Amino acid sequence: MIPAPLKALIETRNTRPERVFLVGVEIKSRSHSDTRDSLAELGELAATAGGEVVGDGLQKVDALNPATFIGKGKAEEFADFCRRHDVDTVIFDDDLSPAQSRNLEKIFNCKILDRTSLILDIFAQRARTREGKLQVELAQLQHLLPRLTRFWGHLSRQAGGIGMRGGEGESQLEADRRKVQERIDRIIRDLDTVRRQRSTQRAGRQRSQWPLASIVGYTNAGKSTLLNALTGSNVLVKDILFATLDPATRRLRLPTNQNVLLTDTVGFIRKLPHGLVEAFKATLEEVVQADLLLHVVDVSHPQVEEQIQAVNAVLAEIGAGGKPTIMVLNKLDRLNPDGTGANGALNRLRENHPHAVATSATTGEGIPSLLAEISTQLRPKREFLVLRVPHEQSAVIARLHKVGQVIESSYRGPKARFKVRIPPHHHDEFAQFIVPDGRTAS
Ligand SMILES: Nc1nc2c(ncn2[C@@H]2O[C@H](COP(=O)(O)OP(=O)(O)OP(=O)(O)O)[C@@H](O)[C@H]2O)c(=O)[nH]1
Ligand SMILES: [Mg+2]
Repeated sequence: MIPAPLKALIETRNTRPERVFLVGVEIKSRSHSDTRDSLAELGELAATAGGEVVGDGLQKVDALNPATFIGKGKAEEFADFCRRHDVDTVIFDDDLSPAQSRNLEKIFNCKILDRTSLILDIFAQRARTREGKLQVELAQLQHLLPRLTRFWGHLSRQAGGIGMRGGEGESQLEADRRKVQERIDRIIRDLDTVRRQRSTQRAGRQRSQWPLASIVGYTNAGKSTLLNALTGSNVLVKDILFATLDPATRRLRLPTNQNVLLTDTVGFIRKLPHGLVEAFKATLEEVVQADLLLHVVDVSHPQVEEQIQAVNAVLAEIGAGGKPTIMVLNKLDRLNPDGTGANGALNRLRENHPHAVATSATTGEGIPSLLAEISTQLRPKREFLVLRVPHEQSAVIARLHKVGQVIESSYRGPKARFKVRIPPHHHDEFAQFIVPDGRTAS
């Protein structure tokens, strides 16, 4: 039987949305407007997770308090507000240590979450495929493990709600560390199996010899809308953060009759939890393998430049920095006809990215120019080469199979010999092994 206090909690939760209070801190290295923007985004994230933001608070601090993150006096002041406004959950814009969460929970006497657990919660709600679900659960459990002790004896935790959902999440909360660790090991094994199947599919796709392009960008920039506009497909588009979690690949036939495989991917965000980037690395392999990236930007967003930086940082982290990239300046229709709005960002971005294409994925404006630019960028498609590689250079041989398409290989003779197609930006890497006139040599 469900104990009465718990039942009451469940019922309250079902009758109204969870009431949320947000907390940000302004430290020396961060400007006031940065903190404000980040907090506004945290509010959108909370709404995406189904919460109702009833207030927020900022504190300017010289140093973070190791026990309570913000100052103790400030925490009590916020706690008082929360009591008076019936707040269920307090969400901090930065990661809290397990000790800080525990202490804050005592002061506020309600659920305390941080940005990472909130993002993980949204991902848990969105994950559809088996791989996506496993990845999110893994990141959640890894985030949970050091914080596990505080769940003991906290009946209210079991009431669920934001930060407590997903996979086997709720039942895990009562499990001991060893059980969680076992589950983590199990997920890692399962993921390995799922990923092997994925890489087989990808190998099949590469054999089709079509170049690969990936759509990347900040969450809600219009990536899925653009995939639909370019390929006439119908993937989910929604005005919420992280609508897309699992990559979708469609064929794009360019006006030049060339085929391209175009993949829509998960959106990025500032302060994306590192564990999540780790967990999604395999899904993001599509991005790493791509011959070309379309970096979609919402030019109507006031923080467009910070968003571009955040995306570039994640790209660098997954090893896709420096790829040939087309900047797609999207949501053009939201600007004034002279291109103003969003702080004159459009002109500035055009100056910094001379090959950028301005589009509106919803009205179709700029789509023909974008198609033309994709054709131009992919024209020097894949180079056909013959290589001779000394047998002991196994790393080079492995790399060749990873980035190129090996059409024929022979391991006889003093050096291994390969007929390959590789994307031109990998040419230099293999230059020393190229057989001159290999094209015509038998
Ligand atoms: N006005 C306008 N709205 C757009 C444009 N492109 C996309 N949108 C809207 O922006 C919202 C987000 O679009 P999505 O395509 O789902 O964005 P996304 O980048 O795939 O977002 P996530 O998958 O959540 O990361 C939707 O409401 C779209 O209708 C555009 O060019 N102009
Ligand atoms: Mg999307």
